[in-house]
Amino acid sequence: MRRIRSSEITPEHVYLNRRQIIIGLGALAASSALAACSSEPDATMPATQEPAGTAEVGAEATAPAATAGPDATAMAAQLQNELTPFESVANYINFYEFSLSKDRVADLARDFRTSPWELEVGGLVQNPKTFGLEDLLRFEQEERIYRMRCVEAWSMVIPWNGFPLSRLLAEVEPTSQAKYVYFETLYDPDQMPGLKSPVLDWPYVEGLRLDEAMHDLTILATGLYGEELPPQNGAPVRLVVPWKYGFKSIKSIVRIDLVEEMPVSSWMAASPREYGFYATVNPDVPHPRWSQASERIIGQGGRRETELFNGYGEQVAHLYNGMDLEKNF
Ligand SMILES: Nc1nc2c(c(=O)[nH]1)N[C@H]1C(S)=C(S)[C@@H](COP(=O)(O)O)O[C@H]1N2
Ligand SMILES: [Mo]
Repeated sequence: MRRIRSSEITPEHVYLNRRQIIIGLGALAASSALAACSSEPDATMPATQEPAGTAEVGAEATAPAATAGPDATAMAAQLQNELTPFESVANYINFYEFSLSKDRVADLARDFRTSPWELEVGGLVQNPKTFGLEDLLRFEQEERIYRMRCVEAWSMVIPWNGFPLSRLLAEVEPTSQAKYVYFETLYDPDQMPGLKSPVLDWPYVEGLRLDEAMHDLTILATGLYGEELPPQNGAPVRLVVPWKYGFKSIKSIVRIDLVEEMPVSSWMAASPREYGFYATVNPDVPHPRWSQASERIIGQGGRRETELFNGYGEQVAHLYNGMDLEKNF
């Protein structure tokens, strides 16, 4: 068991992140107090048959203590109430390689082999390199408490452990030709029963523009609630991009390539009308089949109003200056 201590965390980062979250959570608390419980079923992504109900049961899951440091104790006390319980984060799961049923993934992924693991990083770089999990854990690990907003109109607040993707990219040294980053999930039919389903073209692939990938909020996560990442949450290493819909945050990554052309993600290929490359959270741009104006709060009940860029506009809006994000959804 690997516990990431707050003493290992860069203080400035933590304070900054926690402060920003506190500000955001004030708004969250206010809006969820006003929100009525809705019986409206959750939206679902294409071709899924999953039931709309919540699945926040987790017999095998126990909630480890959060890793708030002494300096952050007061703030953590406030945050604690708002964090999505570990049981919900680990049991209400979209990971289609295992199952389209959110409440079945944790079980089906229980014996997923995450070690040894190789993450190959290449393409338009000076220094192509293969990282084992041990190599990834050598990057200084931080705690990042982020909102997660699924395109299906539900949300969580999740304490990740990980490190900025920019640090890994700096090691491989992208060439001046590199404009985008391509990500690929493991494809292993022996371990992933969901790959039999034709819902997506496997492997699951995603992409970011290079400046999005280099943004400090973009992390590779290796842990959750101060513990190893559970397999169902994308162990041993997954992307987290908190201002974009959850499907961009690709799990169990085996390959990262720096490329010149915009990658076509699995969801773009499956339904280009519904899922675009940018997928920035935007309450004013409805999904063709449902509204994105509000979101169901997993683990707590109630709804809150969805925020532009999922509440991270101050940090990321400049990336899209002069761009029409309704066209470039
Ligand atoms: N490889 C892969 N990555 C994936 C998915 C998936 O099905 N396969 N689902 C995505 C979706 S739709 C969401 S909302 C998030 C959920 O992450 P979480 O289960 O850790 O909350 O993972 C994303 N990453
Ligand atoms: Mo999602």
